Amino acid sequence: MEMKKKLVPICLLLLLIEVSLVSAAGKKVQQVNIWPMPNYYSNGNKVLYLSNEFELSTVGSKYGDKSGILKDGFTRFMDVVALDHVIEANFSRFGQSAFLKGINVVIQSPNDELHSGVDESYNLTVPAAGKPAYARIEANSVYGALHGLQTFSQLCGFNFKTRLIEVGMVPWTIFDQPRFSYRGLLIDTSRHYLPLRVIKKVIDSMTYAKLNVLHWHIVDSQSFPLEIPSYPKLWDGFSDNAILDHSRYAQRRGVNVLAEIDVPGHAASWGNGYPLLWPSADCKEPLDVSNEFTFQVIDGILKDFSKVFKYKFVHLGGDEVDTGCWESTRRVSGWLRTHKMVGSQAYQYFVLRAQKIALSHGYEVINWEETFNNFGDKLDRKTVIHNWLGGGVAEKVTAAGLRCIVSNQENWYLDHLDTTWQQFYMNEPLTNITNPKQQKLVLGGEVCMWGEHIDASDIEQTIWPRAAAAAERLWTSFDKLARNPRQVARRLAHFRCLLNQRGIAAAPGDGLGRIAPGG
Ligand code: CP6
Repeated sequence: MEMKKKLVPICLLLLLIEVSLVSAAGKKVQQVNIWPMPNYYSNGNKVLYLSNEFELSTVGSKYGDKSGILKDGFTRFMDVVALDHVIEANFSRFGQSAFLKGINVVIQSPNDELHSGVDESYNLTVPAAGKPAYARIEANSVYGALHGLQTFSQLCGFNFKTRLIEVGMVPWTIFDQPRFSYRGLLIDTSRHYLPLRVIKKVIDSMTYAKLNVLHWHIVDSQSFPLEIPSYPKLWDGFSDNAILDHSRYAQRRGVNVLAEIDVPGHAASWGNGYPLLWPSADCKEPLDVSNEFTFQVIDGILKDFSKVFKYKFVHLGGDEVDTGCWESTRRVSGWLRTHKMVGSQAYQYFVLRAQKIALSHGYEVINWEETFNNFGDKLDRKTVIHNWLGGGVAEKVTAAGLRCIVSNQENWYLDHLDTTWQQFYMNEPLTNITNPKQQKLVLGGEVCMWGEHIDASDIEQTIWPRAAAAAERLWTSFDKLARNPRQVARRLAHFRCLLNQRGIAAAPGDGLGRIAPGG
């Protein structure tokens, strides 16, 4: 930790020197430091300054912004661009043509519902000279416009010589859209509690890298930190109101919250309040498959979820189920015999029944890959399979006509500290999938920050910068991605500094080496 603290200022200094070089020697060949890389850009070599009254204009927009999503996005933009700098410039030193007066955001859709697959594309233009002038974002949805503001924020920097915020390398033309609609990050609040303010900061940092799904592994065997009004004895931790607030916070930033209950295998904590959910004192997980009460509780939880978690999907887990524990529990084994099932069949019965309950509450279901590996042909056809065990799963899942999310543990598990950012970068979700129909079934991917060995004290530096490497893989079109991670090391180092500037404790390296400065 000490090392990291010292490195932050050094890194910031380098960043600022780089920025000042841009303005001092406008003709130099400059590095484009946008992360993730947009799908098309062209730029020049001039500089404009943000006016001291830099403003949001919505002239020509069909989006009314009743909810203030765009206005708040603009305020956050100004916050991260201005940061703590003291702007002392004598504005009258410059002619009108040196300034950008504001940004004109033109949105086509009047609607601000954040649904899965919402149009996230945007065009961003910054002119070469002002009169004064406006930058311009065109987007189909407000969420595309938010991405445009994120990109624009990365073009801005504080210039210590002029003491102004400048936009370098103008004019800019950028066309951008995501390669995958699902770009996720898993957090785990069962193994270690994470205060909501920490989760909110994680959400902020996700938006900087254009990640758009927070997979919240809320409960597991170790704890149940979530209020369920229908079953009040289950919980201790996040209140229902706090969850609603949190859910809105994410949504207003274009981040979907994917809530998970990992059943039946990771749920021992449920029995602390309702011991009937345990098969026996020696078998506390999986949940008791033989008891109707188990399914009533799942129904109550999902009913309560549907009021606060508005994403189309819910995650029902289904991994690592110890079915032998059912077979060796007397009461449950009797039930199995009566129903002519062995443990593995009861596992299938459980997962399918939980799926039906989720569907009845309007959700589509995501399940961990073991459900597919064991009884893929029996799953509801709308099921999305979440890979974690290894490579090659997306290929099989999509060949069977189901959708898939990629999180193979050898490349995209953040809790594996020895996985390098280069491995994160090079993990390709469509490996060996050439059929376009199958390719469309890969919704995207997710990096996983399991909570056994991290907590609020080190979650940020364990997520970042490696999650950013995956974020570019998921955002940028395949032909624009670097073939070799060495080609992007400097740009990633720059993005890490940007995170530090914005108060996110992105680490200077990973288990096997530093990324900054300079790769
Ligand atoms: N918890 C739950 C976990 C893991 C899984 N499910 C896990 C397994 C192996 C590794 C990391 C995490 N901690 N509920 C598997 C999806 Cl290496």
